[in-house]
Amino acid sequence: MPESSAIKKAPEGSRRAAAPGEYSDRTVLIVDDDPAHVQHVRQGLAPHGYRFREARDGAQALSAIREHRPDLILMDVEMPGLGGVEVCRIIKANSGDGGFGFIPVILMTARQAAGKVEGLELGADDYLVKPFDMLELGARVKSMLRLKALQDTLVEKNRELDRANKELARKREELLALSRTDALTGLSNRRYFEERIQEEFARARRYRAPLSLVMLDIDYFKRVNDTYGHPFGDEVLRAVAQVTRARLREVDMLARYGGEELIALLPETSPADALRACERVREAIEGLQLEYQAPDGTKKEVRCTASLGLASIPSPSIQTPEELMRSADECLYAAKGAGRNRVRQ
Ligand code: GH3
Ligand code: MG
Ligand code: MG
Ligand code: MG
Ligand code: MG
Repeated sequence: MPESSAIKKAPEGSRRAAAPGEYSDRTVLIVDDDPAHVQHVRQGLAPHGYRFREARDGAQALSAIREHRPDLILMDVEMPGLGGVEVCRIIKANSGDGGFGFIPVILMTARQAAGKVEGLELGADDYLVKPFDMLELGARVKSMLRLKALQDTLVEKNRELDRANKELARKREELLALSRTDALTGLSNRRYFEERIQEEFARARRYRAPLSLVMLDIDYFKRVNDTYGHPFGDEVLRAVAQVTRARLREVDMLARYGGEELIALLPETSPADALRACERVREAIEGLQLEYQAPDGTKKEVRCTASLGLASIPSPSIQTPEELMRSADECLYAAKGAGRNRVRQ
């Protein structure tokens, strides 16, 4: 039986060993089939101000762990049914992130060396032989709580790091998307287009697949600006971009190439299919009804048209992306020359 003198010494020991209240918010689970021993341990640790939970056997211990998530377990080895060593094995097997996490276990046994090695090998973090000195108990409990606190901090820091990393990855994605986007229209920008045309051109050549390129320029756009102002011109530009995007397929890439010029890359698209796509776009732009509101409040319906130049590979005269673009640009120039609001290929 433990000496009562050890219990009396505890307050003095706690003043020396434990900064007052340092771990006083921690929960200690005491597991023992002997209520007197549980009481004894509680009294010994009382000066530290821990919160206590009790269990009489291994099964109770496991449900108490699930329910109360203790910061430390003081556990008897010899108990009827599930013994301390078994419970310790279960706790350590469930120490993963989805399980109990890390909970230090101090085994308590009446036997000297018998289960000591086994217990420690199974992952018990410390070991006390009954009857034990209350000062030693207090010191070991505190050292285990310190370990647990360090572990908790580590786990929390890791979680923070994970969150920060995810946020960083999200920001990087956002930034990348932003660096490829034209601010006015929301379409891809010229830089990204020039990146993509190299890839698409190479791919089309490798697989001998057709690839079409469209250049689109709004007709008499200067007049729109001159008549209705630059902000309204911007509105027209956005509307043209939107309606063009809507008439193309998901896999077609549409970019704002310059001021009021759009450029589209149509993978796996023959000249005949591309021509049909261009006609659809041209008609949609012609059908746009934009409303201009004058400063005096009067409203006016504004319409616009666009000219389109189309070039495709394979073609004997086109060997590079630059030649493909030049060819489409020449067709656009021809469309303008032929009266505008038309497609040339
Ligand atoms: P066309 O193409 O039919 O020959 O005549 P155009 O009047 O459209 O002539 P051009 O394509 O050479 O001129 C483009 C005009 O578009 C010049 C410029 O003021 C205007 N523009 C270019 N970028 C923007 C823009 O971002 N917003 C607005 N509102 N206007 C722009
Ligand atoms: Mg026992
Ligand atoms: Mg021009
Ligand atoms: Mg123009
Ligand atoms: Mg232009």
